[in-house]
Amino acid sequence: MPANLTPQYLEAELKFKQATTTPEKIKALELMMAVIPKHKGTEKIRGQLKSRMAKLKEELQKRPAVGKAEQAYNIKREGAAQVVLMGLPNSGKSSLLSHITNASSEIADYPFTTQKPIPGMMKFENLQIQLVDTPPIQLDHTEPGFPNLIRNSDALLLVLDLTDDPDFQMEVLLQQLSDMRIRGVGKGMIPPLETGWIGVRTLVLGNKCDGKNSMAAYQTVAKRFQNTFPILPISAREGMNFDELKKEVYQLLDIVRVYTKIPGKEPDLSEPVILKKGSTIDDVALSVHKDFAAQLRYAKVWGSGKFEGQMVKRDYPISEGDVIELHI
Ligand SMILES: Nc1nc2c(ncn2[C@@H]2O[C@H](COP(=O)(O)OP(=O)(O)OP(=O)(O)O)[C@@H](O)[C@H]2O)c(=O)[nH]1
Ligand SMILES: [Mg+2]
Repeated sequence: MPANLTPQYLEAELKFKQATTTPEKIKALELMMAVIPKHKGTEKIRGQLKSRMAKLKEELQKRPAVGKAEQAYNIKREGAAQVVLMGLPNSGKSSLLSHITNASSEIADYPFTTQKPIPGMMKFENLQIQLVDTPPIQLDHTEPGFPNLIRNSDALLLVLDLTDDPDFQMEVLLQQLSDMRIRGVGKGMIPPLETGWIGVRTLVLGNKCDGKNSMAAYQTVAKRFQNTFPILPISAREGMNFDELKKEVYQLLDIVRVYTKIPGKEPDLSEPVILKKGSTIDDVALSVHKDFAAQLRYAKVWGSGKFEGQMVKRDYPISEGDVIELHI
């Protein structure tokens, strides 16, 4: 039976063909469904329109799911710094998170155990540093939220499995970083980079150093990369070299801890003010309050001064462990 479609319907169909977004397509399709003559001859077409509509609605439903996956990579920063773990499947990232922080992440001897980033807090002296476990790197796919997680972090730990060709793993990780326009920077200043690129402080961990031939593998990979990155053998499972690891992470962060005190009182050494290396008294005052910084007249410094309690100006560069009395 002929369909005998009306000009009204054909116009709606044209609108549908011209629509570029899913909501636009749905709107046009709704119109087509409303104006199509309802008789035996259009039965088949009406069926097709219905299933097209179902598909479009499904597409619309899927979108927030993509957003959700990215959302999972939005890890709220806590503590003095955020440090991301990155490695191939089974390298031991979740073991490290579970054994060095207060959090736990599923550990298994099969690959792709971890499905989304999981944060945990690692205590180092009087600081808490956030570590973020991540799903493993895959050769042909990068999760959409992953580059931003690394870009927004303060440092990166590359976790290598010493029992499984760590040189190859290192090459893969560096390639992946480069695809994300991220340059791992181990030592020295972060160099000026091309537009769109970002440098992230990077430490390499040779994990599973408890394995039989692990230390030989470590020597080989260390020899190749130690001029570029700090590198350390660890055992996430046995907790080997964790003290060293924490120290290295702290050094990587390029931060200093100072303590403020009120005149006539002792400083609270459990509450450091954390600032970037190279900060001044001005930055310390700013960390208290911006009005405080504006009114600052001078400060007294215990620690790095020529003598204890030396009077200094606002541009005085602070050093690790300084105790500072701000005067307004
Ligand atoms: N011998 C040894 N085995 C380890 C060590 N760390 C982890 N493993 C083992 O390696 C396997 C993988 O550990 P996971 O911590 O799940 O590795 P992962 O990198 O999180 O793995 P994915 O989530 O799949 O990326 C498990 O069987 C762990 O017990 C280690 O230091 N020494
Ligand atoms: Mg894991």
